[in-house]
Amino acid sequence: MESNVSANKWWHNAVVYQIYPRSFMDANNDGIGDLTGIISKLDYLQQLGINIIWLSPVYKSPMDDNGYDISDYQDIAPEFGTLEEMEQLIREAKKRDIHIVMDLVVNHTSDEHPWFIEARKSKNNPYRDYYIWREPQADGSVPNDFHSYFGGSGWEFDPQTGEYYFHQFSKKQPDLNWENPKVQEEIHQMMNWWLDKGIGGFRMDVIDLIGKQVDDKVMANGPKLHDLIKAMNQATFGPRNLLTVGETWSATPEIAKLYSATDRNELSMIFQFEHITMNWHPQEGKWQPLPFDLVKFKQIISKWQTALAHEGWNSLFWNNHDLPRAVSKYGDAGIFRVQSAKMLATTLHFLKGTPYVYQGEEIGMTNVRFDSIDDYKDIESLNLYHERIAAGVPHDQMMEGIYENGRDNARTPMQWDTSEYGGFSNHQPWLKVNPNYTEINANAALQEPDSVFYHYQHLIRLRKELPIMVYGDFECLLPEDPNTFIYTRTFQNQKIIVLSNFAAEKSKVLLPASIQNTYGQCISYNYSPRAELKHELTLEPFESIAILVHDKS
Ligand code: TEU
Ligand code: CA
Repeated sequence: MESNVSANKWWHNAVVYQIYPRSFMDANNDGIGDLTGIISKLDYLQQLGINIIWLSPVYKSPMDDNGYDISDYQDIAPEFGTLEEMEQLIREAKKRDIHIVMDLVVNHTSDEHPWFIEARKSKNNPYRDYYIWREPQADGSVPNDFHSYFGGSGWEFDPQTGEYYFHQFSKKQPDLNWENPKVQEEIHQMMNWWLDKGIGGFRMDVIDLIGKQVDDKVMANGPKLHDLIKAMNQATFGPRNLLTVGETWSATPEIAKLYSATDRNELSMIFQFEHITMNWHPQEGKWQPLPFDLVKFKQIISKWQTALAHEGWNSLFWNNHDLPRAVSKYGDAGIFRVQSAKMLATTLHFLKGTPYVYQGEEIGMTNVRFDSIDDYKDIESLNLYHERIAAGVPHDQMMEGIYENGRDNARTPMQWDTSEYGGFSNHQPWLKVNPNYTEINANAALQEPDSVFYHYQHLIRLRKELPIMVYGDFECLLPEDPNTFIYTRTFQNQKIIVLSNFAAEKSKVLLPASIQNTYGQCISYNYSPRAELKHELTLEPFESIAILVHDKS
């Protein structure tokens, strides 16, 4: 079935690169990444071959959650730059055929946003209903037992009016009330203001939460969620040809189709997290990670690949600014770092969907282990550390959780070269540089023809050259094999076979009949090319190859 080729979108064969501005490049040497820094690295990104930048928030913000707490949607945080510099970034990116996708954080604002400053003044303030307020219970206690994702109650008492306001994240991130049509209108206007500046779309922060029904304790996937998104689509980006991606931790494949099926007029695609949360403890969550289970992982990926094959669209990612580094989590950050980083890249980029590369992934950056909790800056890690230590969890156990899954793993400054602070800045950065910058850095990668960087560059180019990579049907082979991920893509009379070894040792596989005795062109490899498959095959540790089999007919 090739029906969706006729509905080609420009972002189908593109690769998105995520920038976390605070940690990318510090041009004015104050220790904080900035817009001028990003502009100075656009040539690097063009060389990598990406067409889209997802820019984590750069709006004005007190930075309680590094910019996911916005106090002015129509201005830039002074530490990041100015509105003029933002416009310059959009222009300079465009010259290099790169679209800027902005982060849209509208489930909540900062408590320092003028709307909230007004809202808390009195119960009849015109902005009161922009947020969610409830009276205390008879004994003065919180309206219900809802917990914030960042620890503690989801309700904060505001003495001025004697009511609690609702916040799913920090108490400096009050939730907006999307039941209020004025909130909807204001957000739509703000979105159009940015769209008129020529941005390429939006990544929508926790968008599955905006349809919440607080009194019924329904947070994700509320009854009005899709109507709200449809209305947003119509009022803003719908008539323009843009990329929109919703962050939806609660999505199932069926829900994903509601968001991303073309005839629904909602979003281009969503981020689903099933392959991430499968590694979390069912009760203790991310702080008590489970060992990676490849068979389960393959089941989840295959389910999503199949379910969205002809309706909706997948986004593909190993990591982002909230998650540990891919090579540390799924590969090997030690002796097989380069091979495993390439293996992960190949495995992901040959899947059907739009790949997202998180800054530093393209040079195989790894997790970090700081000795002291004081070296960590992430509000989630810090709040949860203190909450759990107070509840009796041993320090070492909590640190292990942070080493494995803490968000600062992804937020250490980008490693550009071997100079002090990794070439990120001349000044002590806001978060320490990973000490391995002397070995792992962009400069070294650019000088090494066999580097992870050039592997990504090659994969990104292949996606533009080979429609089969974008539109081919997916099939997982040997789903029960615990060490390897083997799949095929088929399109017209072409077939691609991808074979990846997720083990740090050799893996022998008996090939299924459908791919035995095949011969073709090896279009991706991380050891040496293999063009022929017989009955069995022994893959090297973290080896990964892709073979384009021509002319099945
Ligand atoms: O993340 C949503 C979110 O729920 C994360 O906080 C995630 O649950 C957590 O890391 C896992 O324990 C988005 C942004 O990506 C994140 O950076 C923000 O902190 C959050 O929303 C609030 O805006
Ligand atoms: Ca700076």
